[in-house]
Amino acid sequence: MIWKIRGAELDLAAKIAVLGIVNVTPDSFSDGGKFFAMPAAREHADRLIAEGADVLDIGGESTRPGAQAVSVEEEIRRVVPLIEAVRRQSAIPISVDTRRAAVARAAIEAGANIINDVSALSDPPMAELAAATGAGVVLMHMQGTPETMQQAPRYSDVLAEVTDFLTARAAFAQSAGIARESIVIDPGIGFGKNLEHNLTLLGRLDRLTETGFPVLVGPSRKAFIGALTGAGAAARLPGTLAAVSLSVALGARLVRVHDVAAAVQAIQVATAIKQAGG
Ligand code: HH2
Repeated sequence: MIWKIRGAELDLAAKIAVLGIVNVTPDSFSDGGKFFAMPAAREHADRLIAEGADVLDIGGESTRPGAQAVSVEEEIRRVVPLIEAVRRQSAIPISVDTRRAAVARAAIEAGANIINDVSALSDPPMAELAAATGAGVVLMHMQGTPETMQQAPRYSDVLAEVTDFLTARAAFAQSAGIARESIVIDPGIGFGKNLEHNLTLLGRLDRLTETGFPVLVGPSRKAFIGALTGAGAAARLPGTLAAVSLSVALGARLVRVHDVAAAVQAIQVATAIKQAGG
């Protein structure tokens, strides 16, 4: 299972890919703007690389529930200098976490290889951009928009609806010229989902892996862990590792996490146990 990204390939059959989160935002829910200033963002990126990240996922717009949208110019101003700085020092694959084609274009010109789009190519020029540049794409499911998505998420069959949506967006992506091998799908934990929806999607991840597309999950420090345990965002690493390990057991090939070193270790152990079990 090869993931073709702009200028490179990741062998997802050989190794679970760990995407390390670098939020260049003043209002991200779990790291609260700590990495907004450039030197701090660069240090954080360097640290995640040293900890074993396979990809850096760099985002300039918080998509936490209730977050306000930022302008395209502001988003570019946040992510491009960091992407350029990382690229000067390292060949690590970089994904840009954005819903806007103009931001993705600027990020790719600065050296990004992947578009991580929580809106699954909703901005009309995005698909063409990915096709023309050969960028890898992450297609994520979200019900509603970040401003309103957690108000009253509702599904008649969350598993079927999310699977059908992602299958349809992957078909759309391919019809726009994006290679099948460039597409990764993601159920979008916490994006217009209540606790039960999140647990169903994670517990039945096999349904998504059956589509044949590599599956990414992003449970890191999210509210469902707090809802289950009472832990605040900064104290959700154990719950995150449980979600990562079980997701790997159920077939996830990529995980998006804040705590890279801890996730790498959890994945090494989970993978070894899974392989021993056949
Ligand atoms: N979750 C967040 C942002 N981007 N992308 C993908 N593919 N999957 C996810 O689950 C996902 C994502 C939200 O987490 P975070 O970036 O830590 O917070 P914020 O949105 O506040 O930046």
